[in-house]
Amino acid sequence: MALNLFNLEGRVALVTGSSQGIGFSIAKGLAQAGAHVVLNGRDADKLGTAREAIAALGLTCHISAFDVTSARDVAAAIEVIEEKVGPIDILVNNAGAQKRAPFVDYDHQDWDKLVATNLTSVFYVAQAVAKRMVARKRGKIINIASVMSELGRPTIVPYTATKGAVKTMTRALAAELGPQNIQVNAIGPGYFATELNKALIENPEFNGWVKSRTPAGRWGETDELIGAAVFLASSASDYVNGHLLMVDGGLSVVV
Ligand code: GCO
Repeated sequence: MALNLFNLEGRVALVTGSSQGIGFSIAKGLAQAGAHVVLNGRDADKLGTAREAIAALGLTCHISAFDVTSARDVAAAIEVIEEKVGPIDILVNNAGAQKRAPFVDYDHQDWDKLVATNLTSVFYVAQAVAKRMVARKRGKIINIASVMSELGRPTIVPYTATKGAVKTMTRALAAELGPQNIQVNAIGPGYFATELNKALIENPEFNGWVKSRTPAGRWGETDELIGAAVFLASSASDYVNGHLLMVDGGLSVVV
């Protein structure tokens, strides 16, 4: 039965940056597909609220508050998750940030922070989890890239640089981990109604531009990323590796 290919029952899924926004929607969707989900963020209170929201859907999940930009915190947290919840079958590297400013004025510390959150964290968490997936000869790693992995626009040079690197890191990881039956893929969200984009949505000119520039004629809703995440987390994608699946209403393929 083809739908069984998407069944995640019995699998443990860690989603970084999942107390809100895209990460929360993906975590909720993986739980709805049967996975034992571990929510992550730096703020334990926010994670608690997210866990209650998932519990209100009749689903259970775990929480693990740790800083994805700290190699030491990541290593310790992965150890505990594998001990307490079980072997991690699915990793979604979603944690990310955005800071918009003209390139020539961009603060170097802001650059460092964005690289740490959007790119170094993917390296740290993927490495800590892949070490164990390799031993088990199975795993799914999904990196949250962006339409900005392929496109550029003014005032977001650092974000764009990190998301381009997430795309190519995904391909390199697919090459290296594929022989151990670990599939590494990426999802590229377009313009979604999230906290990270609040300023853009509230700007009538930008809001109008997104709607006219996107064939779907609207912003995406974060739950519209669930299908892609369940697909790439499931047996339905066992022969998909190194792929960047855009979920962008068509924005990245039109002028
Ligand atoms: C921006 C936005 C975009 C998108 C992101 C989604 O400032 O243009 O933050 O970068 O939200 O690309 O993947």
